[in-house]
Amino acid sequence: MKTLNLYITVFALLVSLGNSNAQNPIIKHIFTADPAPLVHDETVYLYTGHDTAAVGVDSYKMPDWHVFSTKNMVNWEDHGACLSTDVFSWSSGGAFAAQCFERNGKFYFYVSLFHKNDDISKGGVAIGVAVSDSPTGPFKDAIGKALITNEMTTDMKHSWDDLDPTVFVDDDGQAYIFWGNGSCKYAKLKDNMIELDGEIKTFKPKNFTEAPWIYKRNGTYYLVYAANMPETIEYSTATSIEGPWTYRGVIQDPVENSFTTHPGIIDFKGKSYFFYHNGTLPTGGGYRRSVCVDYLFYNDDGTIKKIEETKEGVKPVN
Ligand code: FUB
Repeated sequence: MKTLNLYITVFALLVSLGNSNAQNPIIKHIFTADPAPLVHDETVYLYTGHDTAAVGVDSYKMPDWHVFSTKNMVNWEDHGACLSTDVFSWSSGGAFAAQCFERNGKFYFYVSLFHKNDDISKGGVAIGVAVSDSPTGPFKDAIGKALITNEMTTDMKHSWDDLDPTVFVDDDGQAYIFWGNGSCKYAKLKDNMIELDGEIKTFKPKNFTEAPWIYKRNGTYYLVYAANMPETIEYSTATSIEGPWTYRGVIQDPVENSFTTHPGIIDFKGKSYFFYHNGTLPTGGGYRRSVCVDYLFYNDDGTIKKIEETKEGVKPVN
């Protein structure tokens, strides 16, 4: 009888483990920020920044970008640092927000980072592109120079207004890059994904601070972004990628223990997911952040429901 009870207990434990939620934050052994999820080959790849500032230091110390993967949204495999600012010979550091995008079997990693003060730029935040044949890297500098320097946009006078790239390819094959802090900027990309195709345009979505994330759903373009300070996540929609954009409201209130948050949105195995960061790990804070994921739900008219931030996170999917 005792043996039978033991078997039942072990079986119940295994079943409960199999059904366990992800538990936010989903990455607990290092501090991560600026999540950028990518769905490829029945797998979610999650690219993150890496906060390494010491406790009590109020500035970013972000040396590299990391990549994790999952097939069930709960068990995350750590593939380590896949790209560092050292790979860009023209950079002086600062591995700020980034997004990896797959096209024609290649993985293009758009990153924001500091430019050295040299013949090309006086410094400030720039955007570079790295490329790999694998979603987990290794990545190498795809151009050998910045795609966008601070001098190429002049509407904002601060030197970090070229943060936070997000990339999107429309149904007609035209690729776009959006980015920005203080104002949102965008440009077409050539098919090679490493050259701008035409002028840079600028606009100001209501309350826009930074961290745009662009995608299309049922013919509607969604521009989700960090707004205000401390940051909320708000969004606008449009029927053309060139706008006009209609403001649709707040979907995330300020997060716990971090003055920034940062959206990353995917559909995977029939559900929509919202990635963000907060500062809730022990010793965490605004410069020691942690990536989380919760469900994202749409109303029947395509508007996004307010995100419910949870400690338990999402359930496993098969
Ligand atoms: O991680 C550094 C910066 O903080 C990012 O570039 C912004 O989006 C904010 O999350």
